[in-house]
Amino acid sequence: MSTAGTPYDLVIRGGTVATEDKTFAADVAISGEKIAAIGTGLRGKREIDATGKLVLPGGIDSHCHIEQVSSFGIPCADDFYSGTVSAAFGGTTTIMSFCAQHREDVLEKVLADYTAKARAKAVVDYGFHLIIANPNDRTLGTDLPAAIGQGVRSFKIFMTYDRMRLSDEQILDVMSVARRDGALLMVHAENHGIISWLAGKMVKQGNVAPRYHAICHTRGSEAEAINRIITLAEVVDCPILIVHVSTPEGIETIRQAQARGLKVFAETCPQYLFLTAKDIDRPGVLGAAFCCSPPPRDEAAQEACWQGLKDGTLTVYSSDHAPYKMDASGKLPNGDKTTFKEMANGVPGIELRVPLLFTFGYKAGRISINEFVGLTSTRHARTYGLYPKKGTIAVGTDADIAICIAIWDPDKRVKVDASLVHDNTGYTPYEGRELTGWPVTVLSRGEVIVDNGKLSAERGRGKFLPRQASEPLKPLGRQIPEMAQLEAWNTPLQP
Ligand code: DUC
Ligand code: ZN
Ligand code: ZN
Repeated sequence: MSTAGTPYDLVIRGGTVATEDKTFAADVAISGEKIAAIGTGLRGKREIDATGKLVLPGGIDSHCHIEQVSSFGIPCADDFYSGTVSAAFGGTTTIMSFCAQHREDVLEKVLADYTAKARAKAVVDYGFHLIIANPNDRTLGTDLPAAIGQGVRSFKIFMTYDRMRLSDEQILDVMSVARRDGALLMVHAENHGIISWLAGKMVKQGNVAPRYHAICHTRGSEAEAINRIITLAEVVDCPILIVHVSTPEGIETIRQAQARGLKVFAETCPQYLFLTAKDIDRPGVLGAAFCCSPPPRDEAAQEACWQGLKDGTLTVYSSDHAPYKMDASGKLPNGDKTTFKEMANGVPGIELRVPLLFTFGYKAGRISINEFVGLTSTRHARTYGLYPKKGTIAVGTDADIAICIAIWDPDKRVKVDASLVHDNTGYTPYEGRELTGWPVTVLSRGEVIVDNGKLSAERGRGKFLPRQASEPLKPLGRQIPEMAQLEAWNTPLQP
């Protein structure tokens, strides 16, 4: 009952609630779209029996590509319906996906197009990041500030790919806007010269199988680019987040920058914890199914990623869901003659991201249930300006609390095969893995959207999430000596 004596709309009864910092037995009561009470003996008009189950904040996947066209002009296999349905089945109730500007695109139109698509189809709530490939006067002077004002408070830039990468000068321009307007710059950090030089050599030598992809994206190319982007960010005092970090060397570079007090955040993904370059080394073009950038590495790199997540060097664990079918529409534009340079880069993972970490992280004893909640949900909300609206189970933190909960059966066993997964790629890189623990009931803003393998969410019910200027997005307020000297001379750098 509520204090007024009327039952709540819904009570999740008798489960074990876990947040980033606590685990406790409690009922969770919901009124409308919000958590109204957490306690014992709560009564609802409807009740869900969660005895023996875990009641966790819904997953937040802060890195996925949905209904996006790659720089090679290859469309993703998922639209906002299939992508978000797949997310929901895996216990993820908030996604942040990319609105990709290509060289010739006007950013304002890019954002409007993605917004229209997501509004019509998404079944879970969503935020956007922009990809900036054309930082001209209009982008930097008008469209980017306007997008930030609408709550799109993060954007990604590439240091590699001919059709996407920015020069150091352009990166500094983009960083200056991010700093001034309170946004987070996400960076794909790999050294372009090393990759394209090696790839040119490999193609010339006729070494075109998928496994050569992993050779060209050397470990050092990641660490070099991470070091460079941190150096650039220090010049303008801009918080950055390095996406899809894959190497011990890259992680160590980030750790050292953080030890110097810099606002450098970082992310890793399932493919760097659960796959290695050996997965790519398969007959013919089969290895294309595992090709992503950066590529999966080896067991030592997996271990470094686990360690980075554990000690906080790596802030978030996201899917980098980049879905392409294993056919001419996606990975294999030239069938079995497709070279590693022509394959779409990316692997699917929006659905299995959370279950994989549950089994191989929490159940395997590598991380606690609270760390699991942090890595799959709360840390994303804090980093990207969604907390406490999303990312926790609490009453009264914010009049706006939107609850997204997944009720997990911690003992349910699932063997992964492609037919289990709801995305549109038709395959999963995690085929055959045995998982223990599964999100059996998933709620988004008080509404059950998945229950025991059945979807009950309407197309288009997901809402756009404008994001606030949160603490991680604020500049540090620390100048490199040269900028301090400019100030001392009364000739500061103009924004
Ligand atoms: N970067 C991503 O973030 N995803 C897919 C491919 C890439 O280069
Ligand atoms: Zn990338
Ligand atoms: Zn990505």
